[in-house]
Amino acid sequence: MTITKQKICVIGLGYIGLPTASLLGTKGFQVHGVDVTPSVVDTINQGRIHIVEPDLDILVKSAVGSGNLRAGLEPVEADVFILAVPTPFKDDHQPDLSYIEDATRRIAPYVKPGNLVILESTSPVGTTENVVAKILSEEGHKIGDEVFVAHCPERVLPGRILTELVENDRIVGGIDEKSTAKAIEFYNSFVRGEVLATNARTAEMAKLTENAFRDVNIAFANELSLICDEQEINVWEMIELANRHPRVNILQPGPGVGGHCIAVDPWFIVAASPKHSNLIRMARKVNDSKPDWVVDKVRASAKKFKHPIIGCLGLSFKADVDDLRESPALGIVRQIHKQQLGELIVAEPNISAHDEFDLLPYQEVIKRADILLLLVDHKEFRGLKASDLKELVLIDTRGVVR
Ligand code: SAJ
Repeated sequence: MTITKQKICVIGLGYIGLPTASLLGTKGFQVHGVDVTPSVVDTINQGRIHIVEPDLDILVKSAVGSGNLRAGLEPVEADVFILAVPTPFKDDHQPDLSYIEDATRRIAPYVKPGNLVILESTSPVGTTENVVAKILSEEGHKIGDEVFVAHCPERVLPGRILTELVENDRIVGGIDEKSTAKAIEFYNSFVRGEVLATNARTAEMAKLTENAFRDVNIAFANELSLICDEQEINVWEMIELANRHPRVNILQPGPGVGGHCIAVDPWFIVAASPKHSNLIRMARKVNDSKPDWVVDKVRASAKKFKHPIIGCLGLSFKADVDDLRESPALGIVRQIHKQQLGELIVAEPNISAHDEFDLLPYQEVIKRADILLLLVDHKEFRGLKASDLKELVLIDTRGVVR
């Protein structure tokens, strides 16, 4: 059997699963995607998509059109199973592994000797072995002899997923050497980046470390933004200048850190090693407290008006996506609404409607606002000029207005 004829079953058709499934479909694999939401399954089977991601619509249409991608509510037999389900945390910041447990139980009846099971979901150290391999073993599979299990953490950046799926280097950590070798062979068949071998625990920790690294660095930028505000220094100009040093590369301050990854994954490290994760925990706290600081700024400005109209630009967690998960922008807008700081008007160009807030075209928000709160650096807002916004109080949390 040649590798391109392999059957792949992808569990979870979200921001990682759907791009992966459709990419594999266009590379000649026969892909069956599984999701728990019937409307998602129907949309994909019509060759359409339920999320915003550049060029994903074209890829899904092509994969479904060629007959290589089908979606369903139930898994099917396959050569390779890819688990791409969410790994959120619970109220106490402990990881919630229930989606991985469920997905593993659901594929278990369809797994056969010779199959490879890959966990792509970002996971706490030990999950591949103690959850996925363990459940499959309890369901009667001979792990390591007949069924192979590996972790290959996804690393793609929303907004650039299709490029990064192919171009990024990948880390592959099997629960044993045979599992690692099988998974490497699979990824080498469609990844142009280098595929690097390790064990499952190191792969798990490497992925958590990547996101914690970014979180700590953003926390540094966010802390600088508070210091510079107090010292009446433009933090973005200052960072640009400091970054001209050959060994300094500071990230950008913002209204806080959102999304399903960077705001979540560092907690998995803290949960496993609470005694030794002071910096990582503190970075999370710095980033999580930034939205309150922004709301305080809005409150202070609102006091200068009798009936302030507060215009908010952006709701998503970052630029040019429709994803509202853990979005600091959405949290800030909710607080402004809850604290009744003024009349609220909102624009989010990537979303057609929102169940809590009426959305207006951004030009109208700019025209009507007394206070303009820029929360997301969407491409529509990047050309805004301070000279055109002189009439209003501008709170630019992303430093895009020049
Ligand atoms: N942000 C800033 N300042 C910056 C960079 C980002 O405030 O300088 C904010 C963003 O606005 C956003 C949050 O951080 O709210 C996270 O955005 P992001 O673009 O840094 O990352 P994600 O969450 O979209 O994707 C990350 C990526 N990880 C790294 O870059 C180390 C991606 O490669 C991972 O695959 C993804 O997490 C994931 O799924 O884990």
